[in-house]
Amino acid sequence: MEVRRLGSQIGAEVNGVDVRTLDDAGFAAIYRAWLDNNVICVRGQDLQLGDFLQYSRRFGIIDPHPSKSTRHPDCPEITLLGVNKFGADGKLDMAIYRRGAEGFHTDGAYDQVPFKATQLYALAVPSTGGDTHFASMYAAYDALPDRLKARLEGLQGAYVYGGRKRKVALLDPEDRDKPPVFHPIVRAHPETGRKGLYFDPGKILRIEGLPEEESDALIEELRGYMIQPDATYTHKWRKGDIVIWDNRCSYHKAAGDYPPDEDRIHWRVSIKERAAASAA
Ligand SMILES: O=C(O)CCC(=O)C(=O)O
Ligand SMILES: [Fe+2]
Repeated sequence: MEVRRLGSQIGAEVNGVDVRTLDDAGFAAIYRAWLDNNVICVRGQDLQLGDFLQYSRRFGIIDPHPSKSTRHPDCPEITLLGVNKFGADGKLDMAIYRRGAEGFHTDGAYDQVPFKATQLYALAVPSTGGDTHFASMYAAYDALPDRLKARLEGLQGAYVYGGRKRKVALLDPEDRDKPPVFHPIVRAHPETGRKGLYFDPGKILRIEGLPEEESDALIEELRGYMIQPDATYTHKWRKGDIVIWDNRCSYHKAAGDYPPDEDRIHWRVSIKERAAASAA
């Protein structure tokens, strides 16, 4: 097995493994590389649904995505990205085509227990475009001026699916009106102990306890720190890639720019912490 750093602070690729036959020592090396690099790609895999589920479960508990209409018909734990992007009327469905492309975000901030990780497996890759961009929450936190770090200590964000713009097209109507959940803005990673700026401008409603204007201004200010150019990584997909990102310390965004008449298809799972998932 070979692990190679791809970005200056985050992003690594793993070559020379078959995840279907990976032993515990091999998995421990991948897991360590993942904690160290926020996002890793295991190249060149040839997986059936069951292989992908089995490998994903080594990271934690798979949690079916709240968007029921985009779940795999044979397997609700798996979400399909890029499938059915043309409606019955032949028009491109932007909610599917541009899923995850509206801005940098972390997955599941609308959930009481945010996801530990998201893992994608590439089944079809377009000839151009369709990258995924990543950025480090650790670097975002480190870049904050001391006065802001002090001010944020103890503050919580209120989050819902769809955020202030209420972008809920992928949800069934009965799932659209969930109450907000709350997460500390400064969050120490449970495994590495490093502090990150846990923040998602597309899902946050407000910063709890602040007057609206102050909350809006702080949200704008924090948005400006999310992406530190020396702590980003852009993944260029190859068919057979498995990419897993750590939602506890990274933001990501789909480029949303590939030729719509080409396929860009992934299997996707959301993964929760083992302890957190059973406590939820
Ligand atoms: O399709 C991608 O590149 C990522 C989409 C996304 O944001 C997600 O799957 O959570
Ligand atoms: Fe996402």
